[in-house]
Amino acid sequence: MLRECFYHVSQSNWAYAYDKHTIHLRVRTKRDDVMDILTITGDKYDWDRTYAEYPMKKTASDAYFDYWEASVKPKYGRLSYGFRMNAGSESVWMTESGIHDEQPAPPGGYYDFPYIHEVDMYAAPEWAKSAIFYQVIPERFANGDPSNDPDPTEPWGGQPTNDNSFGGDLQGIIDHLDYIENLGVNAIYLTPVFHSPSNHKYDTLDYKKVDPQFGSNETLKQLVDACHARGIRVMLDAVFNHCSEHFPFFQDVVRHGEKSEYADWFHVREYPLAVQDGIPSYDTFGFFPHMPKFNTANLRVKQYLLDVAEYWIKEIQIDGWRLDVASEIDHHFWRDFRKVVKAANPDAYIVGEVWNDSMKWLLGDQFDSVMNYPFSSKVLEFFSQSAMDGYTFANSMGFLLMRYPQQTNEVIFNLLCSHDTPRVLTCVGEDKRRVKLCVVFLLTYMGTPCIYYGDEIGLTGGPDPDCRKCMEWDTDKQDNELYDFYRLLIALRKDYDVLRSGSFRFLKADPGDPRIIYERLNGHMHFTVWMNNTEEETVLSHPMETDDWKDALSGETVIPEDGIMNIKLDPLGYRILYRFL
Ligand code: ARE
Ligand code: CA
Repeated sequence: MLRECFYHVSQSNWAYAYDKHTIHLRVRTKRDDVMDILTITGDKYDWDRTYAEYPMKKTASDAYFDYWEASVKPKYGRLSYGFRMNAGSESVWMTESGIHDEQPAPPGGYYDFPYIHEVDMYAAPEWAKSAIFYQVIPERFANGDPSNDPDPTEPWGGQPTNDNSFGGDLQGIIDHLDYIENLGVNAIYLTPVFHSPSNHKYDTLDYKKVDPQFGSNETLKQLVDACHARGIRVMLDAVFNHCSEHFPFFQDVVRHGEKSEYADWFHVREYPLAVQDGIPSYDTFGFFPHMPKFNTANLRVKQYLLDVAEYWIKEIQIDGWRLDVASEIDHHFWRDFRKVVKAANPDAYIVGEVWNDSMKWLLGDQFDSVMNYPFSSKVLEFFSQSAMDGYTFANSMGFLLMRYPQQTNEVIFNLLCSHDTPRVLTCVGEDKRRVKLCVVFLLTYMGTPCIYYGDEIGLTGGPDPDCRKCMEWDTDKQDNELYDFYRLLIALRKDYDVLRSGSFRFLKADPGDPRIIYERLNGHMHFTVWMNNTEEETVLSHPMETDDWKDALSGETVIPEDGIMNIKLDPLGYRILYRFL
């Protein structure tokens, strides 16, 4: 066995408390190297040293590794443990003290999970596990109140640029809640709504005032109340990494330099504040002088921003915060942010915008979830005309699932696209069949899915700003067939909790073959999803012991022949089968 590939550490995504009684253990080994692994567990204070062996499950694989998982419920909330790897007649033991040819006597050198403290772990808000989000840019969704249109406002439906506006507002969203509710989503994520000079509002002027072009604070309260009345949750966008250059306290530093009482609210490299060849003498978001970066380690800045985070929860009962540029703000800030937000609403959903591995924010003391852009890029790559085969796609998904604790995977913010990326229809070469494969995967996979407004009616869009076109309200121009498809899949996910909380496993994902089959399973239902990610008609076959399968969309009964299910699929087609256990 390739011992150098054995990997486990007693923390983070390798050993964590899933709930107050359960510890999850994970081990990584070279792919197809180890036949099975047993975890050896006991209580280090149990003087009889009664350690028992439990088999681990191979729950995922990627190109290079197999990932093994075990779930242990230690009687006293603490665990001393090690691992025994078997391959053929060979056994090897791995404990914290190293790799051994004989089993070391416990507990010396064994891994240690000292104690399950509920206060140390996080249980993501229950509602987020069954949420289906709809992301809306208020400026581009609907113009419900022309009296607040900015000057100038372009005719609805024009080509977006970095600077132009079309008059969308909160009243427009209120006026279209029937449409949103009819789609079936039960949560909306609004990009920033507070007073800001730009059309995207990511450079805030006043954190406690809704932008006048969107309406008033009262309009936002009406929108949230109207959503709640329909069972729709509302998540706002917290832009705490930076503000607008016109933010009053920044302007005070512009005027008074280091004498300003707000000088230490920002990261100033040189006074007076200036922009030399496009490079500001102070830190900003990216290289944008109009977005000066807050010094969030400054206690007054932290107090000011945490007060904003609490205000909108207490004032209008929003249900969550999406955290802009979250990875560039210090962990101390986010730890205090979580305390304040969860004190105001224990069920608030906290989603960090982090495009990379986010484990250090997901240890239970900061975020509940992150925007899963790594998921988006792999799904879009696999279902577009790429050379990626099922084997590689399954490896990518396995790798991503093993990155985070299970409680994160259950509420990770899965998306296909957003206001920062090209739209899904454009990414897959404007082939609706490929969009449907992406959406079937998004809505039958583990995590909290989010649909970007307009995708459901066939909006196209390249990189920002082209991906921020005005919503199309002329039903003759909407792709109603696509809308009905989204609606059907959203309803399916809402109807069957196995699609939200069941286990996930690929049943077919082979090298050189883009066709896949995967399953979702729990104690009472079994779903299998069959996908023909090729341009040719095909028949996918897989052993299926029982014969009480139904097509989840058509309702027809589907019978295996001699224990083999043979599913005929159109080019780029799919079928979703389910049975009750
Ligand atoms: C726009 C144009 C720019 C133009 C600028 C002029 O995109 O090309 O130069 O306008 O003002 C907001 C607006 C954008 C605006 C931007 C700057 O929405 O329209 O740019 O402000 O003014 C990284 C960050 C991530 C960030 C993205 C954009 O990590 O946090 O870049 N996303 C958030 C919001 C944005 C918002 C801001 C931040 C600023 O979602 O909408 O932009 O508040 C890789 C990297 C990522 C990188 C990603 C995208 O994957 O790993 O880190 O994200 O690419 O570039
Ligand atoms: Ca308007």
